[in-house]
Amino acid sequence: MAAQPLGTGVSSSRRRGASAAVTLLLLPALLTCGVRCAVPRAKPSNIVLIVTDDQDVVLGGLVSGQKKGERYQFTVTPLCCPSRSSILTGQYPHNHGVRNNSLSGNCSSPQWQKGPESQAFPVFLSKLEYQTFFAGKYLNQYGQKDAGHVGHIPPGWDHWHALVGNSQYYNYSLSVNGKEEKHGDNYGDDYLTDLITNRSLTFLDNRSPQLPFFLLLSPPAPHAPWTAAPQHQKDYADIKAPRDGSFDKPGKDKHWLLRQPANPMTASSLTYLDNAYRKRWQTLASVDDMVEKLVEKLKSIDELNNTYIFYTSDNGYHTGQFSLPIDKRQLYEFDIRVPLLVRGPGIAPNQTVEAPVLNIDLAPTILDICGFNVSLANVDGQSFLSQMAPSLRNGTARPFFLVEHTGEGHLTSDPSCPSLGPGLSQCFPDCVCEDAYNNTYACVRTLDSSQNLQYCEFADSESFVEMYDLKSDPHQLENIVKKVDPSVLQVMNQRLIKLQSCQGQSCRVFVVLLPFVKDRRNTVKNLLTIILHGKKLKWNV
Ligand SMILES: [Ca+2]
Repeated sequence: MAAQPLGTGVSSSRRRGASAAVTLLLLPALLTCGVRCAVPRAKPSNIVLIVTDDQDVVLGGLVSGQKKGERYQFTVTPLCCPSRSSILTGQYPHNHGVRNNSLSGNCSSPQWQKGPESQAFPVFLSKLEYQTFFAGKYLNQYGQKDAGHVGHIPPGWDHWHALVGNSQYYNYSLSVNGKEEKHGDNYGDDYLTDLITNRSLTFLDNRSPQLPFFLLLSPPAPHAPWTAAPQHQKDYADIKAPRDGSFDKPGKDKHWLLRQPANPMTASSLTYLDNAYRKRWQTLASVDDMVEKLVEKLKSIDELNNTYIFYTSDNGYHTGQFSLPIDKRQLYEFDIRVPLLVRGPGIAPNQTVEAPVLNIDLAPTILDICGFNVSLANVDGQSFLSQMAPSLRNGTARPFFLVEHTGEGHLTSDPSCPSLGPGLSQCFPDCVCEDAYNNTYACVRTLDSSQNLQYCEFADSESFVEMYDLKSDPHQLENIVKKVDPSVLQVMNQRLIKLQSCQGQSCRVFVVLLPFVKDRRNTVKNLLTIILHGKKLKWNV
């Protein structure tokens, strides 16, 4: 995801699912702390990070009818466990090593626990004497037998209420500070979104007022199985998935996985995705309740004005785009763009930051707020505190970045879709597959005031390439790879190669080869442009 401060892109909302975000935006961001809040000797600011599961922003998953402004907030990988691992470490997947949601794909694996998890940003918050609290979905394989069972508490956490496995609303187990706690299907006792809310409020009541706190709240909404709270089960009865943009458009010039769905979609697929779309909003209504209660609690304990609240999601989602019924894992805007709203000291209300922000930027931003020297952290991302609160920090946005995904498939054919061969997965409904082994891709995105280009290479037998100019084609309807000047493809390819192997500082230092630029003497030269934190230096080569 990337970040923009939050605000103005929000139009008036007609659904409660939007009110969580709107609540954050409309509350005045007070300036009383000023710079003091970002340095360690004053009482540091508190931080709350809310990470929903699969909440899109492009299709109205944050607010309905987004008509104002563009917001660029990206995950560097559009899948739960790799994205969450990036949020925790501030690293691209090729550096933290989490490829997918399985243990063999490194999700919450012993290797992850020994390595990247031991350096995740909560570890540093704990060393800075933050009181740390976690509740909700952590990583998809968390708590499983081969992932250390419920006894594994990642370092840095003082209060730990983590879901075992993937998102559920009822009938799940938690690790509560290392001990298993089983839950059934009683709304008042077990509904997970509300449980997360209630336990966070209790934590705030019992905290030590002398020390700052950090809360990471990770509700299951709006992930499947889309079980709404009883009071929200009839909400949004007339809502259907939006039919504009790339909805049910054929992916005729795209990777083969985009060419296999039936087009137009079947009636059963349409019914399925409309139902999913509506139920997703219903589950988000309980997240609205969470935000409202949390803000009220922070007010009542006189901490709101010294607390940063971040609201985001691990990945986006699609419902019918390019005739794919429901899922994520694709390189397109609907899957890689996520909500990001922030309020807190030094952030003016109702502003939108146009520069792109990534989910790997959350860790360095939070550490920056806490007064930690971010240059000492082993992160690929960069703080965007300067983007949100220029009065507190100087800094520049990055001109381009990486998105990468490792595709998954089953070894054998799906028994419910016998006509399909092995190597595919997520083949529902109607045997339309959303992932495959060779849905493995890496993209470079160039995004600034002059360009909005996306260039993607697939690791498949075709070495398939997709390229989009999102300034003229915001819905990515036309793959322009066969139209564009080869020199542009070359530049994008070189950027991609560098980013795919970048680590730490090299992910933030950009070398751009601009071939055959004519100087004033009308001779042809290559210009090597190095952009280092926004400072452009040029050499003739
Ligand atoms: Ca997710």
